[in-house]
Amino acid sequence: MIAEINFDGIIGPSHNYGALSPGNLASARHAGAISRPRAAALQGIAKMRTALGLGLAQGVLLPHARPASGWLRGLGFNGDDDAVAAAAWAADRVRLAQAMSAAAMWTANAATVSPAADTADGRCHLSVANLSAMPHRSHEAAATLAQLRLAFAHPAFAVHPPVPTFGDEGAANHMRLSPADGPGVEIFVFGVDGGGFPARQNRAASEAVARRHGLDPARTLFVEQSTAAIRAGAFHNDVVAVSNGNVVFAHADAFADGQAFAADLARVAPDAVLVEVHAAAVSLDAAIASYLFNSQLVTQADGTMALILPAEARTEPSVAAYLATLIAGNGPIRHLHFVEVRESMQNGGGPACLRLRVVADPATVDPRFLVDDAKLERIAAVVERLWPEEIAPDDLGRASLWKQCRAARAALLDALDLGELTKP
Ligand code: SUG
Repeated sequence: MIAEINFDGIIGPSHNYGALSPGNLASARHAGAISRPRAAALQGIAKMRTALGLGLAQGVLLPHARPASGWLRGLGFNGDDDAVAAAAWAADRVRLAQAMSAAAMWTANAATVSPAADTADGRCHLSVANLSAMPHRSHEAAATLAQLRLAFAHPAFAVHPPVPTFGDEGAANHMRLSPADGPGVEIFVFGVDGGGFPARQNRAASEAVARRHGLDPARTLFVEQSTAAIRAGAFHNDVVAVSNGNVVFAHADAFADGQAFAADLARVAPDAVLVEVHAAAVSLDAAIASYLFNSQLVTQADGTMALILPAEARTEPSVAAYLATLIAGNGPIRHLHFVEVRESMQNGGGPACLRLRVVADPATVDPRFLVDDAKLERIAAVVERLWPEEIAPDDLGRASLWKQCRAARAALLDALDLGELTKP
């Protein structure tokens, strides 16, 4: 049976605040802060438990090997894994921080997914994102490709390597509207002018993904992000918009031409419902500070729609007031569930960033990547035993931390019987 499966990134043992993403205001604000990898990973697991509790299908993707020794070797550092990391630290602390990033946790950036109903060959297509705009994320693609090839080896899927050039940040800039049956409408959002910040998704990359997936041009939209949104901190579109079923929930200032977007949407998806939030109710700044739109918009087992929101959305007064009117009204979004993912939020990653949606028959997915409560308990036990409690900026240069990160990941792969992923 076809279902939406959310693949959450298990938050890796090297999670730290390196302020490596210009334009991501939360990440910049936490520069030099002490991170709590163990608490971070347990928060992510608790979010997955919430999703399971709502009757949703849940999967996981695994942390990548850190430090990223292969990437550092490519930059000319030599020796064994520890020697390479030590040399990078000595040459430039930022380089080692980039190699220690746990950013693969934000699996909304792992790939773009087109469900089988939308594609010319009737397979579910996944294109790994190249993440080329940010050095600390540019080395994720190879390890992501290895995982997706394993998880989606069944012929029901086609897994593509990254687009070779032009920045692509995956599903974070992609929305899909799905009627009850038949093909969906896919919406690719790109940036042109970041108002002083990098625009991370290139239109040419989105067009390449749509071509590779065999999408029908009549059911595909390419929409430009507004400069105001990127300048306010919407480095990915999923910070200001989210879709599910026939609903798009978006800030009114998310797109360069909001009126044209609404008109195009009505043309390609006549039953679409656009739930727009205007600046008078919630400013872009408040939306981005609270991550209101970085919620998971899901259809619960009983058929009603719910938002899985970050706890921060409850404490921002204008957002809390808006949510009260949303639920009191007669719209399609009926329920709110709040989750605590603060460690991830402090690096600019909310509930929606932490998951990659794949619409497919769970029976065609490698079961090692699917989880239930019992498996989450096994994962949590490894995290509790081996994830560092804290990482301060100076710790990144310590060989003891590199060893701990490698051992922690190896134990997790072992617990999930995923030894094939030992390298990279
Ligand atoms: O790419 N943060 C991530 C956050 C990604 C959020 N994902 C989505 N919106 N889908 C990023 O900017 C911060 C890492 C650091 O600074 O150490 C970071 O990479």
